[in-house]
Amino acid sequence: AMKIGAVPIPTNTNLRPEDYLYLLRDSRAVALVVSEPLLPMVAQLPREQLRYLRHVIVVESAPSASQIAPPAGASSFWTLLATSSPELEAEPTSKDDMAFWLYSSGTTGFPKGAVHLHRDLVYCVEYYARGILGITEHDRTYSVAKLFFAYGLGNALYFPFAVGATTILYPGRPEPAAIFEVVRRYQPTLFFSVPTSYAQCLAAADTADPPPDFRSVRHAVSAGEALPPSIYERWRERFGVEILDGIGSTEILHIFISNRPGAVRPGSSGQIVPGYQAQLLDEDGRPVPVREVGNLLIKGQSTCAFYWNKADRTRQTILGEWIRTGDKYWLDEDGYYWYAGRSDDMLKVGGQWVSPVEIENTLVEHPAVLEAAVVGATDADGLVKPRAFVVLRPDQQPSPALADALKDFVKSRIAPFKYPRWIEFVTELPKTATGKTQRFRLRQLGQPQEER
Ligand code: 3UK
Repeated sequence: AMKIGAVPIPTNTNLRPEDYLYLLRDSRAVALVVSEPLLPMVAQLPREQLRYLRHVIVVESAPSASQIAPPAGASSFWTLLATSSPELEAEPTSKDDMAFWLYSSGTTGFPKGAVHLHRDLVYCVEYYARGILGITEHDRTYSVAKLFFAYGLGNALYFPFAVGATTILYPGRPEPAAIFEVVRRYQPTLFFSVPTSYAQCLAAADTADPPPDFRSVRHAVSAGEALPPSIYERWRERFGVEILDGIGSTEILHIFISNRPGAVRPGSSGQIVPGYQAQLLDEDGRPVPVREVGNLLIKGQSTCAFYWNKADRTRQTILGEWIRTGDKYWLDEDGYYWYAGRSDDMLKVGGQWVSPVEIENTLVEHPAVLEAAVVGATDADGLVKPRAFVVLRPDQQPSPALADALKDFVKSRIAPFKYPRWIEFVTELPKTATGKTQRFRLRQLGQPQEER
């Protein structure tokens, strides 16, 4: 798509029909390319609300494997391929042309489309992929994070393609057994994953047959959320490979602060990636001293140009050459950055965004629930998961059965990984004078009892 000058928007495949409706309407995409298993999902979308959509292309898993004929008005990918010219002249795009967008969730649950230019990915290849990982054409990359995440898109598509390396794509769910098998069979040299999956792999490693082996891996990378030091240590002991934790974002496209091979400080996000600059500022915009927490701003040439159709959010986030990450960090004397949480209430669960507001709104749809507030809490592996505080309606009694029912309720209505792992029944929620829930007060209540 980029080669012909079109602007693709890779999209999460685990969304619900209303999410796809939102993305199609917000982006005004003219063409939808959908894999066959997802077709029933998009087929339910109300056609009259899709003013801009003109083409639907169905990608069957293989040329002859089509289960269903494309619905009226849709075309078959394989048929188009077979009847099109094998020649493709590239559109003469410039480095400042729009290249692709990536949607990222917001606090209200409405995703924002980050508009990236052609130059952005070249920059990430030069400074992170070559600069930190030393990627060459001899590498084989395998990314547990899928291509529709900014993280997976670099790891599995434009990093390897830029240098002539090989990429390993696994279409199924990235469960530990599948990951072990892919690594055993295809021997990646660069392995990319998220903390939750590293923890799951460690838990599954002892009973796996054959035992997992990561000796082909030169560098293992973690991003998406903070990597607890315990997972770093256990992974190194078990597999003899260091995990390089680094922070990236959809807006900055890939990793801009990273641990380096041989110089890891477990628990930190590492040092600034050359090519980027960082500032840690207090609430008044003044630089904070060493070891004091500040708001992280970043400057670099891979930052998105703007959020589509969201001028206010763009102006709040992009300040000339600098971009607000929304993260709090502190810096040590040696230039290592230590993550200290988000400035908003958003959570990262398994490397994916979770809006507390979305879970709260879902919980209050349950007939037993009056009010709900959601914050992050850490589980036994040190990873963040949603925890809900629930005020019941007067005629309702708290019980473990009701807590389970509420978890199932959330799982059935929004993406299942967002369900609250702990439910605490309370008689009221802490509120400000203006009636806003004070999530920070709930975060201070201490950790939940283990009940996973
Ligand atoms: C958080 C981290 C602590 C942080 C991403 C690698 O995660 C990526 O992009 P998203 O837009 O989220 C960005 C936010 O996630 N975060 C990411 N990595 C870390 N927090 N330690 C980390 N190592 O809040 C950040 O602002 O989904 C990751 C490459 C490209 C990416 N887009």
